[in-house]
Amino acid sequence: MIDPETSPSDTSSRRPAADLLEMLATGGMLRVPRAIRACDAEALVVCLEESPPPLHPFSPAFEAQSVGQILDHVRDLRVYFDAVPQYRDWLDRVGAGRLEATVIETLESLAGGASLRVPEHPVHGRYGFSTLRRLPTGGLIPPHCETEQFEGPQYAHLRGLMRDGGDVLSWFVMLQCPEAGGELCQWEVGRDSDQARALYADRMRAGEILAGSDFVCSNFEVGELVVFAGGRRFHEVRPVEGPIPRWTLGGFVFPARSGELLAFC
Ligand SMILES: O=C(O)CCC(=O)C(=O)O
Repeated sequence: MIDPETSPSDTSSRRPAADLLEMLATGGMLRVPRAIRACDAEALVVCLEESPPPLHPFSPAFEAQSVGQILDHVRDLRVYFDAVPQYRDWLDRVGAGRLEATVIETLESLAGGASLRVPEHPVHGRYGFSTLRRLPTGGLIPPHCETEQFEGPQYAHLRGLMRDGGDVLSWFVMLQCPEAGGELCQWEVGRDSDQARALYADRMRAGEILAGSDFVCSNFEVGELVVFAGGRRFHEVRPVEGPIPRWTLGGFVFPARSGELLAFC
């Protein structure tokens, strides 16, 4: 499925000047066009839409679904860890088994060759690296900051691995763009600000709380890998307009106490 053109040896020539960890510190965004081939992304979306694997809702409050379980959305760790091999098998079955390795190699290249590893939970086994996310018509992801999720009990093990400060990067690969909408918007609102505390207290007031703050919205091309400081700054995905669902493959990366980069989804 993956062309030699997109193999890791090629990523250095397309490597943006900024480094992954520097970006983490400054709260910016890295974009790698053609991290995977557009035709591979399209082939995967055809499989997803024609014979969909089980889709899990993000929340009853808004339209967004995932293939594979997102750690933030489960309370029972067995549900999360049981889904990991099922998801991997499904990717293999549809010929997309190399996709995760390609993203790992590209992220390592962005981090100046640092190694990136998916950790093992001491009881349940290996974490997942990615999930597939589907936003249908009207689908959105409301303003959030990834470090919020680490409060949950299901993160006890990962919290112990994190470098002090608990920073995390979000990454995704655009697989299918909607006709309109679906932009990723990043707010100039940090995770420890007064606005953040107001948001944590009442999500329903997000529009009012964020009104007047600066934000930047971006659209992406199919096959593009996007990495941003999702743990540091509030961000959202705007409602999808039109009949074409927005599909992405995504997950999270964080610097560990050990000095390594660790990943989970
Ligand atoms: O577009 C996506 O897949 C999700 C973006 C996002 O909100 C995140 O990764 O934190």
